[in-house]
Amino acid sequence: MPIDATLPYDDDNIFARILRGEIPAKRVYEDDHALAFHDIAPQAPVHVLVIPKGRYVSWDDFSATAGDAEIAGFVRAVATVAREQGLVEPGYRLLANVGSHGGQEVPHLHVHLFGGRALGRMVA
Ligand code: DGP
Repeated sequence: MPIDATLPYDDDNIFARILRGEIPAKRVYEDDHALAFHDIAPQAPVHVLVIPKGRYVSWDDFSATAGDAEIAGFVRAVATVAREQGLVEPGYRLLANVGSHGGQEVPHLHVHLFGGRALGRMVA
């Protein structure tokens, strides 16, 4: 069920629980700013979710309220995961769903990283 991305942060959302280690995930990367793990329902040979460690509902919330160091750290973490997954050549796709029209279901900012096959031209 898509969410309203303007709602306050819910500390019991599934990704907050993964961050706290309360439920398992196939983790592939972690640093001070970000955690990355495999999506539970992969849509491509590589489908990893990268999330910031801070309490941000969405891309909109993150870009408006996070500090510059946090934003830079998160962006670099996403790129590092792509590199570590061996995707830079021949390439990959990043996607962040925001709010109900964006189809966002989990109310903690996450960037989908897809790769491992030719993904085709994206149409909304
Ligand atoms: P979005 O529509 O952008 O909010 O996508 C949420 C993604 O999160 C979706 O691709 C499935 C994934 N997901 C949901 N619950 C879990 C979970 O418990 N573990 C993992 N690894 N992924 C999950």
